[in-house]
Amino acid sequence: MCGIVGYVGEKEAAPILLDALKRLEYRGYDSAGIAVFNEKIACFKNEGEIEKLIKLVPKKLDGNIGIGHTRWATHGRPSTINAHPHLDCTGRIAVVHNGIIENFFELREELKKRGHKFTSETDTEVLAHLIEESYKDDFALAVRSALSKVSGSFAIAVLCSFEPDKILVARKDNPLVLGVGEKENYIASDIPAILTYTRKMIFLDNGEMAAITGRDIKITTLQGKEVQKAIQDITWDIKAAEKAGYEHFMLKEINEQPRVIMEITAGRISEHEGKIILGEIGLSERVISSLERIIIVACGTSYHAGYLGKYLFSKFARMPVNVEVASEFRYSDPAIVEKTLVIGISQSGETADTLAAIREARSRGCTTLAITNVVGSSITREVDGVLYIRAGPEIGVAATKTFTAQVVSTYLLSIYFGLVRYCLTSAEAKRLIAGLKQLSREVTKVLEKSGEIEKCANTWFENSKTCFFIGRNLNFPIALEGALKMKEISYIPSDAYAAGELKHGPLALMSPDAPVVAIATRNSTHEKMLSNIREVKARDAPIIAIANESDIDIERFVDHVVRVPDVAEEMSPVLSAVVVQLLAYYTARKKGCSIDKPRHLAKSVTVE
Ligand code: F1P
Repeated sequence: MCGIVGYVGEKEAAPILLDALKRLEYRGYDSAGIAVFNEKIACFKNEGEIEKLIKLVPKKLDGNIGIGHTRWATHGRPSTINAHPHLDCTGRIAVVHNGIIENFFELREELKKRGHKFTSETDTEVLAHLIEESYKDDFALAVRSALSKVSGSFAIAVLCSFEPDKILVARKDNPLVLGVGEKENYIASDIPAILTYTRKMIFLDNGEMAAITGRDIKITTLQGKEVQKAIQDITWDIKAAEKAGYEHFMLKEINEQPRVIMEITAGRISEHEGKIILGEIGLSERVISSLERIIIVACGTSYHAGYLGKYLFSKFARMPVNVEVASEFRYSDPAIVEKTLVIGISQSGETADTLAAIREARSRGCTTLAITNVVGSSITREVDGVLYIRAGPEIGVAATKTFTAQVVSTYLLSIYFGLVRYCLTSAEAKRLIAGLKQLSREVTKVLEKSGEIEKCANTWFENSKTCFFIGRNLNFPIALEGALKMKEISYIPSDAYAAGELKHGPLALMSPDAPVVAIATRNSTHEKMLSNIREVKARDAPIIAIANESDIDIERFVDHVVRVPDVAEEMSPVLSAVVVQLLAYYTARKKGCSIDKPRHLAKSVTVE
């Protein structure tokens, strides 16, 4: 996730671009840049936050047209050369981009063969060179032709010295709004960037592009067919706009999950061939084949994603897996056998205990891999390989979209290991990949049940003194995550149990005023789970079950059912995760808790 902005009009562009970028910093902040046209394109960019860029840009920079970008790295580490805008070989075309060009590698190799010189490691730079190559005497045609060669997602803004009165923009699967002013127009990824300048906005849809001058905005499809669009009046204040109208970042991030799932899988799966494309992680197939064991180390929510990973690697790659809380692993004097892979899962890539556990593993000769959200974070510099989860910045302290992203990334990695180690057939891989492709759509269906889940939270949880989450097999990590979400944002003491363990102690706690959430989607332990639910019911505890649409019977045993679509059984934990996130969110909201910044907690825990 990155932020893009643009301005064309009668004012000096640079101060407006910098101000708009500052307001988009929540979309990414590892590097930033602007390009302004005045006789030629002047480009300024820098690693680090926008403040650093503001210091770099001359106070007096003439030019009434320009584009800007704040970056959240996906291809290429955060650095000045990888910062946008990216230029073509001649410096006459400047591009800013939000999204992922999936086929950038092939395109770059072809362009290099034709003599193009690349200066960055990004996927975006291919666009600048493709437009350069396509340009004859029509800027729009050149952009259209370049875009027809790329696959993936994009929101772009392009400046061209040959037609310096206009900015061209286009979008596919990434947001873009156009701000309409008096003799001036604006471009941004999100409304808050330009809300102080205009409240009149046009929302570009997928497959559309626009040519924007100070006088007018001409919108067409990517094929060049004219499109008429309404101008909308935005009444939000800036704070609400940052949250895209959601009351909290947490709710916004929960709702971003369908898009995040699409981004994670972009360019990494081939359904047709039953293949996972993960060469990027930096571990050779030879190394993966030779591994004998996996240890996953992580903290908090990331630990729960790791817990699910334990089942997945075991099932798909037939490998023995341990999952350990990082703060315990590092002091446990672990007995490590040869050919062990230690995977550190950390959203931030900065959690002190996870970093220390990885160092401990390295010092004992293990191969190491990080699964993280932040390109260039500390963990990425300590490991042999990295898998990025591509979730974009997460502002809410309680992790939601990054949990889902870690889980989906772990599906990719474990299926990949399964294929490399010949434990999965291509037919099985195809079934799983088809399941992954479907997942984003199915998560959207769960989000549509938000109203029902809110009612459920108000009925059963608002006044409860304690609550429990139970699950078996792949559903157990979701019970753990549900209990963590509930306690960290609603402050209701919550605990999770593997449902088969209830009879060994926790049944003593079951009572009519302690609701139990049963993660009961179908898997190989479903019948056993139904027995466990009956055990709880016999103690008069209210039960809220999360179950498949097609599971008619379950209604007889429980007080309320939240239904999720029938998907491949391995994927259903993702759907249940969304339900427990919403349950915790609405409970905390009803109780008036500080949802995005729960008491005593921090987003990045860099101390032991
Ligand atoms: C681990 C973690 C998060 C939690 C909170 C505190 O962080 O426990 O799961 O939501 O933000 O830190 P990380 O290692 O995944 O960055």
